[in-house]
Amino acid sequence: MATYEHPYPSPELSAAHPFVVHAHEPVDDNTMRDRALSFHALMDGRRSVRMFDDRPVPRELIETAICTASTAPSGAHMQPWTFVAISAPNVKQQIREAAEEEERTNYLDNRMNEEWQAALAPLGTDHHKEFLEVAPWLVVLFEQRFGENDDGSKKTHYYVKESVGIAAGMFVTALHQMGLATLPHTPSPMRFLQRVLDRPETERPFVLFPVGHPLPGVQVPDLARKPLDEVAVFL
Ligand code: IYR
Repeated sequence: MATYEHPYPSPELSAAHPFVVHAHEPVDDNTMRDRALSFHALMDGRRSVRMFDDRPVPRELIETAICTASTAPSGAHMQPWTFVAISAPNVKQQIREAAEEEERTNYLDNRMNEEWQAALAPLGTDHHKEFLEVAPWLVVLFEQRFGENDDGSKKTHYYVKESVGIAAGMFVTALHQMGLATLPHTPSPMRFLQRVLDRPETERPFVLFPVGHPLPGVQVPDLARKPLDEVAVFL
C-alpha cells in the first residue's frame, strides 16, 4: 500500500469540513478484465439513431438516467447543469418547428459551409427533424453559466463545458445501458430552446437528446470506430 507524505485530508481540513471513508470494494484483475470487456462490448453496440418508435417510455427511466448523469464529476462540485425533460406533445411540436426553421437556413441557405456539408454527406442529415415529435421524450441539457448563492448573489461555476460534457456522456451511457437510444442533437443556433422552455438568462442550451426506443429495423451509417492506436498514446 502506498504511503503519503501529505495525507488528504489534512487534520486541519478534516476539522473544518466533513469527510467520510470512500465505500469501495476492491476488485481482482480477472474480474476487472471481464467487466471491462463486457462493458466495452455493451457500449460498442451503442449507435445514434435518427428514427425513434413512438412506444412510450416510463418517466421513471428518464428520471434515473438524469440521476446517473448527475453523478458526473464537476468543477468544485457545482453540478452546473439542468436537464429539461419534455413529453408534452405541444412543447415537442414547438421545438420541432423552431429547430427545422434554423436547420432550413443551415442546409438550404448554406449557413453551413461546403466543407461542413461534405463532412455530413455520409450521415445524410437534413433539415427534417421529425424525430423531435415522434420520440416519447426530448431531454434538453442546459449549462448553468452561473449559479445563485443563498443571498441571491451570483455564484461562479467552474469548468462548466467540461462538467456538462461529462454529464452528457454519462446520460448517453445510462440510456444505452437500460436499452434506450438517443441522438445528441444540436439544432444550430439553439438559443430558441431558452425561450421555448422558459429557462433563465444564466443558462445556455448545451445539447438536445431525443430519447426512446429505436424504430424497429432502423438503419444507421455503416461506421467503424478508430482503433486504439489511433486514439491513444501510452508513455
Ligand atoms: N445541426 C445540424 C447539423 C449537424 C451537424 C453535425 I457536426 C452533425 O454531426 C449532425 C448534424 C443538424 O442537426 O442536422
